[in-house]
Amino acid sequence: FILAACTKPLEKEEPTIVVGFSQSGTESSWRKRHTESINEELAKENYQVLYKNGFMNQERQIQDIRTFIAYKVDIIVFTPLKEDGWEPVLKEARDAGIPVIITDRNVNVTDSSLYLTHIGPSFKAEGNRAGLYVYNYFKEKDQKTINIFELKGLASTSPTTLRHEGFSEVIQRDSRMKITQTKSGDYIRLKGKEQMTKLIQSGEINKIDVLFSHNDEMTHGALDALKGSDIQPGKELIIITIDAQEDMILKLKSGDVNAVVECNPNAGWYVRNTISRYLKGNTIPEEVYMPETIFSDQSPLKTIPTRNY
Ligand code: GYE
Repeated sequence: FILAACTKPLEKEEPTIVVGFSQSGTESSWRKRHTESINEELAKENYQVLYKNGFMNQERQIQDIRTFIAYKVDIIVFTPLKEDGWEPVLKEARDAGIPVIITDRNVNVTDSSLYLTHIGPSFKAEGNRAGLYVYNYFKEKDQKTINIFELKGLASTSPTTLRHEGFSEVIQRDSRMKITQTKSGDYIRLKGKEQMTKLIQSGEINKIDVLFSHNDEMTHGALDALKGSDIQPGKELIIITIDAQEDMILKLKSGDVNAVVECNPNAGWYVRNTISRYLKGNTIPEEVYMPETIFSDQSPLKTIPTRNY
């Protein structure tokens, strides 16, 4: 074996980059695609990826990140379940010299040097698009009051806060429009169904003109509940939902919902690109926005691109 060692000079191998990816949960098809997209793209590089699912439990996610730090990964990619409570663990990562990329939901920290960048959609713009649809829908209609039921996502998360803000900002332009009921369905289908069932049972549904739902899963739940009522979704109740999962585009085509605001889950390419630029020593912008649009009964339905979620 001495001979063999002499004839072939040892090549200096680049050390493998290890990426720790902490996902918040698996509550929606959207989320599953978000996870897949990141794992798929990172697999195209020669990285070793450690993936952990937090199962919608913040403590668990903090533990997952601590595991990555103990393992001395090179980079952490992280989707926070909620906005608050990450400061200590992010400081631990910084002290260990590990850069952190936040994707999808954002964190609420005073010191922005605790993470490298945030990659995700503009949730505020999504809310604006939803509001604009409602505003335009009723613009020419001779109706004195427009009552809105807002089905919110998980509290204390950036999409929930910003979707609400963006929506409210636009509907304020029309004094007839009011959010008269707000309930939370935590982005979960069953909870969306529960909240809509309560609204139907209380009779309050008869006063509502619009359902603004923060995600498709809850909208599916609400549509399920509406089957047990005499309210016709999409006609007597105008429905605007966010995500644009394939199963919701079908509901748009069948007229059960009126507008579907796209939320782009395909973050993988952006994450991969950011990591490789970072490794090459490039400056990374603090915020990387992903492009999105809206699909509605006001635009051609045939041209909606096939969804991968
Ligand atoms: O809209 C929803 C998911 O954080 C933007 O979380 C994401 C939201 C998305 O459960 O479907």
